[in-house]
Amino acid sequence: MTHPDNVHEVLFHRHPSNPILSRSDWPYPINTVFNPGVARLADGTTLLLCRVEDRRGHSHLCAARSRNGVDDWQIDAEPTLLPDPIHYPEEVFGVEDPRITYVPEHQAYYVAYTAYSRYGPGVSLARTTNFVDFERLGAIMPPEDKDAALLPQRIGGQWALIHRPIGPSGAHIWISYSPDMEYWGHHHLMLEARQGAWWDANKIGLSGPLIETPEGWLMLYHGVRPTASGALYRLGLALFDHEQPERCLLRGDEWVFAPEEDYERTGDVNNVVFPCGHTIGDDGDTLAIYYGAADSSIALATASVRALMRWLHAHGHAPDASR
Ligand code: BMA
Repeated sequence: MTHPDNVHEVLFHRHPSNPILSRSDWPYPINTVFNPGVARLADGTTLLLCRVEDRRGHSHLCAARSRNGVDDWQIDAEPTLLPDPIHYPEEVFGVEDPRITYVPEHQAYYVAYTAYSRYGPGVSLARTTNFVDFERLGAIMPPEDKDAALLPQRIGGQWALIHRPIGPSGAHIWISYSPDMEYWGHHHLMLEARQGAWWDANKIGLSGPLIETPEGWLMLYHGVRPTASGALYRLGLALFDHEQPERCLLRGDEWVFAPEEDYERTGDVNNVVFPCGHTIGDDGDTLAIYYGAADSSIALATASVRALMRWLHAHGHAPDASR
């Protein structure tokens, strides 16, 4: 019998009807659907802006809407946001992995997405109020950069974008500031990929947009571990200062969510859980993450934000360069 102390605390609960969306649900022929951006609309509808990959291997975005966020998805009959390489050449190989932030000051949703250019992936930004019409703001970070999301409000008068450039020392999470969402500067390292034999060594990236809590901004991030049979994508937690979000207050050493179920273990890319967004329930505490599973379907898991915070206090520590 397993000793009760030998069991990890279960923070995330997978929905019993996982995966909740896959290729067979789509109204038109596709290869796979995964890594959706998420918004909770004013009427309570959950909107997923799904990454859909076609049989050229290029992605576009397609909206799916559900009243309860679990089933009865109304999926747009045609692609919602197709790449537009004529006007935006950086989108020539597709648009991927959207992260959605509602900005009350503009009463609009901002979608930060990966634009796959001839020179690698970069970050582009678009604005919408209805997920039907999109206004592109163009490429805001050149390759190689991805895993980006905007903060919902200004920090010290500036807009803030989290993103993940790749450099010679690895793939770390940065934050940059802008007065107008067009010109970005004041770049700061936000969270470093660890060095050494860690689950999150060398390559990390933001999952969904930051979660605002009374104690600061809570971040769910992915760590990538290369192994002899391919990469393992797992999720960890970190907390950042509310007024100065580049300041990491706490970071957990262990991952909190990892591929376990068959639909996460096996697919086009094995062993991947990859959320790009979430909703927070009416109780202000229930976090529902919608994640790509093995780059082949979309699954749902829930957690309590308060329980995640308790876990971070118990298991996290302020970042220490010697680790
Ligand atoms: C990352 C991103 C994700 C993808 C993951 C696993 O680099 O491209 O879109 O889910 O790899 O393939």
